[in-house]
Amino acid sequence: MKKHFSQTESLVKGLLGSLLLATICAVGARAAEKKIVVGFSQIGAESGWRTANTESIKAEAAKRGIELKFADAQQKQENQIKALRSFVAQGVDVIAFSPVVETGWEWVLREIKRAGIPVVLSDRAVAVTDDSLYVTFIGADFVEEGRRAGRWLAKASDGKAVIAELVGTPGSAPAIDRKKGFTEVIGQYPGMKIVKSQSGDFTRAKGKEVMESFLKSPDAKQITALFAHNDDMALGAIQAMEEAGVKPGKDILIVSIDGVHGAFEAMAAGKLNCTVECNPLIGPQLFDAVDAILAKKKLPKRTQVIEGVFEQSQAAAELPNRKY
Ligand code: GYE
Repeated sequence: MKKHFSQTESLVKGLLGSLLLATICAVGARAAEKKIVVGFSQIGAESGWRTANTESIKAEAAKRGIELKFADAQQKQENQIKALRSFVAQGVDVIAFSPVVETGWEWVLREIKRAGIPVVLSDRAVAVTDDSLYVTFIGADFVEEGRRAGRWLAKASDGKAVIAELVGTPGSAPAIDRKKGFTEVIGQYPGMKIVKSQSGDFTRAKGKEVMESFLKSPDAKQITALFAHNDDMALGAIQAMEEAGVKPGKDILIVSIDGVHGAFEAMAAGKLNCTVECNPLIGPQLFDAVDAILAKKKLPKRTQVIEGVFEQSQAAAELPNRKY
């Protein structure tokens, strides 16, 4: 009996020992494959472009097993600054954000730098004197997009256009740069001039509201073209035109930027004339940059996304290929 007991005793001891060993190994393995944590401060959900951008970032993080702390700033810089500070407090591995406006970031970026957390700028740039405050920028060439819109309109109007402009969020990189590129091109044509210019904050509702007021002004009949800094504002303006008995795409030529699904549908319906593509699907490039930073690899200061220009005649064929 005694012998039997001691046999059981050693069996239990053995079992406990191997259990302990297995637990230690599991904890060790988990520590070794510690999840990468990225804090991302998104501007908001102001447009179809933004929604596609958010989805691309979330999907890519999930695919790579990266823990993403995602904060929506509802288009307010103060909310973004709060989110960035909370990422610092949580000690994330990398911070990425899409800055709503260009200026006013120096302080918070310095705080992040002091905490030793690398920063990636996604989609929009910041205006800072010290460019060591971020590692890299991934996004489009907004000046070139503006030029492309200008070139298209110059060709379509034969260099003669009285233009209304729906500007993006005041102070944002795409609003500043798209205007710059567009005016640079139309400046070469004496017959092209901007007669109205106001912000529609990149939203459909504001685009509609501002277009309504353009159409109510005494010189509304002169307008022959609309340049909208994004598709959503153009889609809102199309609604305003239709309600006012103006034929969008015919009475007023319309060129906008982004290339979202709704723009292709409007082009296929003959209401929008041209969209200049701005690719929001930058999730993969963003997390490639995160991986490279954590592997201590050197990155270029700027990585550009590749984009095209689409006209009405291409809309129907291109629609099924559109991913956003
Ligand atoms: O064009 C617009 C969005 O920053 C490129 O922001 C982005 C712009 C895009 O709201 O639709």
